[in-house]
Amino acid sequence: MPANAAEFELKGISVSNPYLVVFGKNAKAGAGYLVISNKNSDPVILKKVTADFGKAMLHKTNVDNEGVAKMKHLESIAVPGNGFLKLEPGGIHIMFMNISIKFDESRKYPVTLIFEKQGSIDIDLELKSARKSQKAHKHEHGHGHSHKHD
Ligand SMILES: [Cu+2]
Repeated sequence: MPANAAEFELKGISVSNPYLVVFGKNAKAGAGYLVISNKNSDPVILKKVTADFGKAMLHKTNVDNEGVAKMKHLESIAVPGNGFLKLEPGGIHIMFMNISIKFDESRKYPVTLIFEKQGSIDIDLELKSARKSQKAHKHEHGHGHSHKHD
């Protein structure tokens, strides 16, 4: 399969590059990242995420002035009309908790995104190597500031 095949669509909404980061095969928590594009002129609201392998919640990481990262629970997230929203490390993410499975890099992890008006999209998260992401995490912190803006 080509690398860019992971694209899921529903009523003008498309989800691309969905992936999951966990720390170790027996991780009890993990984070999901993806890009949601919205071709509609009105914003769309993602109000819930469900997964069969754990409890899913929407979170946002905020870094305070002292560089301490804190996660905040979000009730929903809005994707602007004719725009996109990127869920990425250090920002908005899907938090998975109470995970009861063993991770295996050879398979994908299905998740359902539920939008306020448009219904739900089933997507598959690709598991990214925990070791690689830990390195990337350290690297990001090493540079101190990595605020990202559109
Ligand atoms: Cu989180």
